[in-house]
Amino acid sequence: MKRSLASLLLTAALVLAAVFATTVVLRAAASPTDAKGPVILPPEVAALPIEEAILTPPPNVPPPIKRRHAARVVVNLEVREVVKRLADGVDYTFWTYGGTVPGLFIRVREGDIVEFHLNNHPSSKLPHNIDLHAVTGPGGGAASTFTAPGHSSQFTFQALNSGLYVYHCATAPVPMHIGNGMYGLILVEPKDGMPPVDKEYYVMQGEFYTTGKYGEEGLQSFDMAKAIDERPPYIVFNGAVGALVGDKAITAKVGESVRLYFGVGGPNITSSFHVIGEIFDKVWPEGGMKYIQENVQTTMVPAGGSSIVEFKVEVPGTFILVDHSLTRTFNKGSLGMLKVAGPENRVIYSGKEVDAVYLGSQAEAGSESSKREAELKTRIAAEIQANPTIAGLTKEMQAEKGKQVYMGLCFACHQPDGKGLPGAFPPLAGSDYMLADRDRAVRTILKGLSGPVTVNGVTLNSVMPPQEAVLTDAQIADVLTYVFNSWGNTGEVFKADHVRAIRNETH
Ligand code: HEC
Ligand SMILES: [Cu+2]
Repeated sequence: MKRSLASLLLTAALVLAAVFATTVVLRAAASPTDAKGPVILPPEVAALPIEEAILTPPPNVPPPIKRRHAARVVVNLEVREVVKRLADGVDYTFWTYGGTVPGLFIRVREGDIVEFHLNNHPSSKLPHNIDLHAVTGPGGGAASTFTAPGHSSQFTFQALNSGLYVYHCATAPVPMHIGNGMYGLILVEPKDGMPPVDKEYYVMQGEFYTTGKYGEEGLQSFDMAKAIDERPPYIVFNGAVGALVGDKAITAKVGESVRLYFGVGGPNITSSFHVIGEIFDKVWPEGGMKYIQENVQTTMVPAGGSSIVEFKVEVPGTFILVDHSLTRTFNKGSLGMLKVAGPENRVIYSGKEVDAVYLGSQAEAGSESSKREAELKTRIAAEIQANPTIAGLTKEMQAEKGKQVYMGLCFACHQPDGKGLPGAFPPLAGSDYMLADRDRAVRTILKGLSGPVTVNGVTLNSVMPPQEAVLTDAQIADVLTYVFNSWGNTGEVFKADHVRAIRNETH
């Protein structure tokens, strides 16, 4: 690319100007030279009272704004990369705004001038920035706040629109930064404030793409392939399984009104937010500033979006916060609790009044029919067994499936040709040891094998690792069908039931 002398001079001048500006401002002395220097505020804005924003970790919300005039609000938000619990026995290196997931809650008033400082802790490994959806301006502040470890960036914006906004990191790869926990909420209250309530809480949903499966112990790291496929092992509220459960549950008393500022950090998964046993009296959908809905059961919250819900609690008990896409709740962690204390009101909710046995005629008809189904299945299996053509085909099919298991797992030791490696791995091709005892073969795969073993007259004393946690019953049946019918071996098929029986045997 050709550049004219004039544009080169202009660039040089800009760099010089930037360097000059940064030397004027103390804090920017060590920051990148794209800094423009502090904005010159008009006198009426410069004259506004200055206050430091109160920032709160989840599930807390800063106190409502009482003033009815604009202010210059200084926000100091620190980025930290911290190892914390994601689930029992599971740790994760979270990237955070303020040390928590979601990041600290920010509360300002419509019309406020916000002087934003993003401080990236020196212990961070990476640069980060912030895109606040409450900002009117390119990137929502992202370009102005790109901050290296041990640096601090400053920019100013006016909160023109009231609403409940998500903020998040927008440093590449963005889904990874958000996926590691870099999101939070900023509430821009309307000029007249939000209507008063008794309790306000801060809850955000987000998913975690760990390398390990749900519950797999140890320090987990971010799995980009799972993120691209949107297959998170974890979908949680407030950054961890159980963050709002037990003694960490949010609370209220009977008769109080509760407001939840609910957001979805994502990076990808939307929420069908629902509180079991409550009805949202009011909803501000999508975090906009009109409560346009009443009596809502479930509110849909997009990734990078929010919703404000409010309800009065009339009866005591534990109310469960869920993503009503329920496998997320029961299998991935999106479960929180609101504990309400106070006197019962059995007219509104009686509790269980009667427990009696009920046997509908439907139930009987149903069980009759499933018995008949099982009977027919057995007969079909028997017919297949008796028909040599079909039986042969099923054996071939099973062996093909088994070959895939073998080529994924066993071949590394026993070799693709089943001949093993002398002195290290015994042969399966023509193995008198293996072919002599089918139960023992199943047991070898499930439990592994150690100690001396003699195959075709050659004794080996080594270790084969157990595969019971790795392979399903069907996979073991398939792989044995394959090795018992390959490289000159011949034998009957193995059935998953046979494997299951041996898996469950106790000694
Ligand atoms: C990490 C290497 C390794 C893997 C993977 C492995 N084995 Fe083995 N296997 C061995 C060793 C070593 C022995 C002998 C153990 C001993 O000396 O007691 C053995 C023994 C056996 C035996 C009994 C001895 C014989 O040759 O008949 C069978 C059957 C067997 N393995 C089948 C399998 C099958 C099927 C798989 C895949 C599901 C598999 N193995 C995966 C290393 C392995
Ligand atoms: Cu980041």
